[in-house]
Amino acid sequence: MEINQSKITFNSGREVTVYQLINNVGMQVEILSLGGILTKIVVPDKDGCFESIILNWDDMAYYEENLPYFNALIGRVAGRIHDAKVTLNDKVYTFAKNNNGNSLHGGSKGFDKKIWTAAQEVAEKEVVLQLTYLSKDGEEGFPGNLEVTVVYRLTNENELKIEYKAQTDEDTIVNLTNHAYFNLSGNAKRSVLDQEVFINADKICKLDEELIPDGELLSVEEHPAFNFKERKAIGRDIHQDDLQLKYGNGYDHPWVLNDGTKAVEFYDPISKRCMEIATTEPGVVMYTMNYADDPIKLSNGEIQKPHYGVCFETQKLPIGYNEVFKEGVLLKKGDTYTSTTTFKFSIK
Ligand code: G6D
Repeated sequence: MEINQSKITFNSGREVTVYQLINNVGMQVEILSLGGILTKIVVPDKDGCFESIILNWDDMAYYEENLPYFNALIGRVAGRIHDAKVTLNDKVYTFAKNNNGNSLHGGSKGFDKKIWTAAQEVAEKEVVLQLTYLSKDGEEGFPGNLEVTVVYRLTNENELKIEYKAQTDEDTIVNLTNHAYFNLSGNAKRSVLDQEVFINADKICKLDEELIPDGELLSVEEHPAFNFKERKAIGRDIHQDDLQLKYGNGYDHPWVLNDGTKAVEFYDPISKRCMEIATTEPGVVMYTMNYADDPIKLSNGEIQKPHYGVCFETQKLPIGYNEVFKEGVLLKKGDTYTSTTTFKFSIK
C-alpha cells in the first residue's frame, strides 16, 4: 500500500498536486487536488493486463477548463436546478444560469474547479486520501458556510469508496457526486456501446427537453429502453423511438434506485472487467457521453468521441419544476450531510 505525490503547474500558474494511490494487488487510483479529479483508475483485465478504465485528457492543463466535468467532484449541487433558483425559509436564492437558463453542477465555478486540501493515510488494508474544502456563504449564490470532506478509500479488495460529508451554519442545499467517465475496455480502446449495464431501478424521472423533471416518474416497463433490470449492452436500445432518449440525445436521466446492495453493474464482455456500484444515494444519473463536440485529445491519443465513456453519477434527485424534489437536497443548519458510493472492480 502506498501513496506517491507529484506537482503540476497549470498555465494559470495554479499548482496542483497529483496523488497516486496503490494497493497491494496493483490497482492504482490517481487523484488531483483540483476538483478531486480522478485521472486514472488502473485495474487488470482477464489476462492480467493493467489499464485505466476512466477517460483522461492528454493535456492535463485542460482539467482547468474541463467542460464535460471529466471525473470531477461535483457540488454544491450536482445536476440541474430549474430556473437556477430555490426558495429557502421564504428567501429566494439565485444561481448562475449555466445550462439552458437552469443551474447545472454547482454553477460557473463549482467544486470541480476548486483546489481541495489533502491529507493522506497509508494503513495495512487501505490507502486513504481525504480532501477538504470550505465553500463560503454566498459562493455561487448558495447560502451557508459549507465545510465539505470527501474521502477516497482504496482497499485491497479493489474497491474505491468515495465518502462525502458536509456541515453548514445556515440552511442550504447540497447534492454531491463524482462525474467519472468509465470505459472498461481499458485506455478507451472501444466505445462503451457494447459494454453492459444493470441498474436496480423500476423508475426514471420524466424529463423535458431541457432535462428538467416535473416530479412524474416513468416505469421502465413502459419505457423499455430505460429498463436495465437485466444486464444489457448500453447500445442495444439507445436509438429506440422514445421521447426521453430524444430529449437526452441518449441516456442522461436519473434512475430512482430500489433498495438493495447492488445499484449498478457495469461489465465488458471482452476484457471481462466488471464494476459494481453500491450507494447510499436514492438515485443515479447514467450519462452516456452523448456530446463530445470539442476535438480534444484523450490520453490514448484519440480525439474524444460520443459514447466512449459512461457516467454513473450517484446523487439525490434534481430540483425541477415547482421546486419538486427540493426536500431531498435540503441540509439544515447543524445537520450533517453524509453519502457513500463504492466502486468494486473484479473479473467475471
Ligand atoms: C450534459 O446533460 C449533460 C449533463 O448531464 C452532463 O453532466 C454534462 O453534459 C457533462 O450537460
